[in-house]
Amino acid sequence: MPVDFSGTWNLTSSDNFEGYMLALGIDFATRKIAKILKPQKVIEQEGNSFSIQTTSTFRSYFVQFKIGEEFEEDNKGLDHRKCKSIVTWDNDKLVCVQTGDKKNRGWTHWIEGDQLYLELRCEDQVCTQVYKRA
Ligand code: VLP
Repeated sequence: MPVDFSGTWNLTSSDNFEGYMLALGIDFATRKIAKILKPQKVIEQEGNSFSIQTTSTFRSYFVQFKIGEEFEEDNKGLDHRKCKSIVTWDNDKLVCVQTGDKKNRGWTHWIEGDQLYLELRCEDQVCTQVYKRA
């Protein structure tokens, strides 16, 4: 029985988001705004089906997927690069590989206590974010 990520989660800390955004080629002005945002994630998990809605005052992003099924991701409102994404379980971690123009792109979610962790990877950059259950 896997972990249940369902719920509402608010960002409490973010390490090296700047490096991650630079690796994605996000422009200066957008980075300055994005780094002060405190996004909220609403995750719905039903069996193998997930949706993740990330909301902020500036941009929002919605993604849905089924475990082990590759899907096209448009990253609309983020870097806008299309990629082929697949999410799988690594024990109790949810691991996404985003194959496209950027090397080593993807993310991992896991839960520790009442905190949700998100590791965002692009090229040689790793950003670690922590979210607290709302
Ligand atoms: C773009 C890069 C900030 C920065 C400009 C816009 C959406 C896992 C996964 C589900 C992500 C989040 C990626 C963030 C990339 C920022 C707008 C911030 C709010 O989450 O939960 O998509 O990949």
